[in-house]
Amino acid sequence: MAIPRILFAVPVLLIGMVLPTAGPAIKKPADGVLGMTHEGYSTETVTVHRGDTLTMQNSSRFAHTIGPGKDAHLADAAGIPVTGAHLVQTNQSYTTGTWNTPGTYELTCSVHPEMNVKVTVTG
Ligand SMILES: [Cu+2]
Repeated sequence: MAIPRILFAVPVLLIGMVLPTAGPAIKKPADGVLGMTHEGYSTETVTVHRGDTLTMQNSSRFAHTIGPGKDAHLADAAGIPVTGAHLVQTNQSYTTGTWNTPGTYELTCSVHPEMNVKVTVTG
């Protein structure tokens, strides 16, 4: 009987979330790209203009699972052009959809409760 691959994938994923791993050099996020540190975004607030997207890059050796919400509780919400959870590993980036509604919104990481960023959308 074959052993399901998930029995290997889940522990590897969990190890990647708690232990720094050797690997390629960390790439510094480009200007305008929101970075991700060990347990946080590189800033607590970010401003985008209506009609813009927001690109985030994992500039750490820890895996992050990002999405709309706060304090590690992911919850889709009106006005946030991100749905569900998105795994972002070292040096990978994720770009949101277009922010169309002015206001303030929150993104978090389901693995790191202190990893929160407020996104302000200006008109
Ligand atoms: Cu995280």
